[in-house]
Amino acid sequence: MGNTICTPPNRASTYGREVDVKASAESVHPMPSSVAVTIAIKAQLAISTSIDNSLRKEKFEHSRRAKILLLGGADAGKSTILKQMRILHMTGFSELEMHSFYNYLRFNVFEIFHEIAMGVQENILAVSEDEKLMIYRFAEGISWFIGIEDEIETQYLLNFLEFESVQTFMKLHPNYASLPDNAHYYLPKLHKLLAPEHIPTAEDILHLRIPTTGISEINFEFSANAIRLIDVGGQRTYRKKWIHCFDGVAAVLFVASLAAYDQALEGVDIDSKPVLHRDLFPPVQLSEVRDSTNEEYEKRVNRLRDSVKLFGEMLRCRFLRSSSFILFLNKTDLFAKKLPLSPLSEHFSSYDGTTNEQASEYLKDQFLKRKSKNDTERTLYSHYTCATDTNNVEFVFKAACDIVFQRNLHTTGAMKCVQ
Ligand SMILES: Nc1nc2c(ncn2[C@@H]2O[C@H](COP(=O)(O)OP(=O)(O)O)[C@@H](O)[C@H]2O)c(=O)[nH]1
Ligand SMILES: [Mg+2]
Repeated sequence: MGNTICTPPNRASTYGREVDVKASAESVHPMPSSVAVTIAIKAQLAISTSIDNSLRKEKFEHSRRAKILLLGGADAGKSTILKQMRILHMTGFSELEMHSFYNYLRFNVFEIFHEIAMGVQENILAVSEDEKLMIYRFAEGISWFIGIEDEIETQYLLNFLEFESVQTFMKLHPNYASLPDNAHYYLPKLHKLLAPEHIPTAEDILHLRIPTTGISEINFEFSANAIRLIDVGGQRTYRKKWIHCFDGVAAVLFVASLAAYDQALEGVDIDSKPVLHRDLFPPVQLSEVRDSTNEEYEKRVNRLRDSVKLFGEMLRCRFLRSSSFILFLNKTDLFAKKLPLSPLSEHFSSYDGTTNEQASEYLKDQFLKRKSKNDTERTLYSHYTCATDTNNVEFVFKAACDIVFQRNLHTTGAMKCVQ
């Protein structure tokens, strides 16, 4: 037996001519004793356990966080849901915001009166000379009223509602399709709302119509979960910006107004030629729409059809393939009111039902059948909602979050650590 066997290699190497790198390293750090090995293993185990724990914690943290995106066409009710979350889970609104809400409220009343004045001009032939001028001014827009003192302006607004032509028009067309949805809420309480000392209530604020022009988000805690809720502008021109929010979306709350079944897209939606992102919106040539038959043109610009189409596009969007989709069929209150006055079959010829329930189910089906047959992994969830009703929103939002977090727990594998 040679030296090399009896002598530890590191020692032998010190006498040898060739210096073994491994051996020389070991000579600097002598072989650990069994005690040292145990300590080292224990230390390694401790490190590994601590890494496991922090990974588990991270997974759990990840599973309790969710980015939720509110999508849908203009006026569907997205921002109203965001406002409800601020009322329910945050501190409500600042003084500054309340002040701007009061101004918006007055502006919303102008918008309503503008539509009524246009309706009067289009539909009523006999308008008395006394009323004609003011009808004309309201139909023109807000410009004539700029600079007028608040008190005088309030008087103009209150007088307008008393006009015979306006009252006749409202009786004949209580459901005038161009009338903003909040008219039914604001008009009966106009005196109170326009009083200078009036501070807008939560309900007044929920009925405000303030077009969202950019992207806004709120962060709040909900049932021990951290929610990041993002709201976007729904007009076609703003849709191209949506893509900036599509990263890591746990769920899309797609909001659609059921009451839009007899409404046309606003001028801004029809006339603006959107710069489309190819992945999101397969381009539709405006000329193609304009050149088609009148009936087809009307169909293309029906608000609810536009919403159905948009829903299909979002479902197919590759950036949202792993996101849950929850459809909020909104404005059930307005839908129930207008359905007897404006038959659904006049706008959707394949509908042959008679009840509110059949009509709602029919419209829900229009959305749900947009899901591709190849999209087998996703379940679509839907709720009938009334975004201005705080209790209803609280209930449906919780149901939506249950779906999101249940899915989150499964996908992150964090189920075990919360059990
Ligand atoms: N009556 C009623 N009005 C609603 C409902 N949801 C939204 N609105 C009103 O519809 C208008 C547009 O809502 P908004 O949330 O701004 O729509 P967005 O464009 O999708 O953000 C506002 O005047 C809201 O008060 C609803 O369920 N019922
Ligand atoms: Mg909005």
